Amino acid sequence: MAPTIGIIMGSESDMEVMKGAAEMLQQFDIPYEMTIISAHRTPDRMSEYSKQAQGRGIKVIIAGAGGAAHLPGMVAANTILPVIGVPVKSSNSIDGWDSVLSILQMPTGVPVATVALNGAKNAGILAAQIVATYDANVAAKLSDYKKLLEAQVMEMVKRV
Ligand code: RP5
Repeated sequence: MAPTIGIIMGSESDMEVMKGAAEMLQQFDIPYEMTIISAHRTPDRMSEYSKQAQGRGIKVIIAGAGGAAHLPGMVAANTILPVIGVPVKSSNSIDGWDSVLSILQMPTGVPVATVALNGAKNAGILAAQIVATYDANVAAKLSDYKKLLEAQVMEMVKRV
């Protein structure tokens, strides 16, 4: 099935974090593609990918990067698809704030929906929530997921 979500990241070293987004999409049966695109090291590939994604049927792009994390913002500059940015605490991060602020502080007109540091799972869930606005099957799976979260907390209540 053609992918609905594009998961991209600046380096293979981001994979340990970014696989969390893929795990959530698998849970909601949403087809995705996952690849490496570096804003700095493969700028032409980044430009091509972001310009062609919508035409290939992609609905949301999840982009993760660390340090001087320009990938999500530069992808957002080249597409009208919603872009969810995942700041990664990577080998070239000072403390993670550099990744967060590089993705968060976008200029007016070019938004990136930024999740928490290493928050790839939430990026997957947010992408699913966007898909759920037009796909009833995904909406039903998300409702079940929220009920599961509630049940888990109620189990904690019983234990404490
Ligand atoms: C960023 O630089 C990547 O997204 C990664 O988080 C970081 C380090 O990349 P590597 O040097 O591990 O390839 O562009």
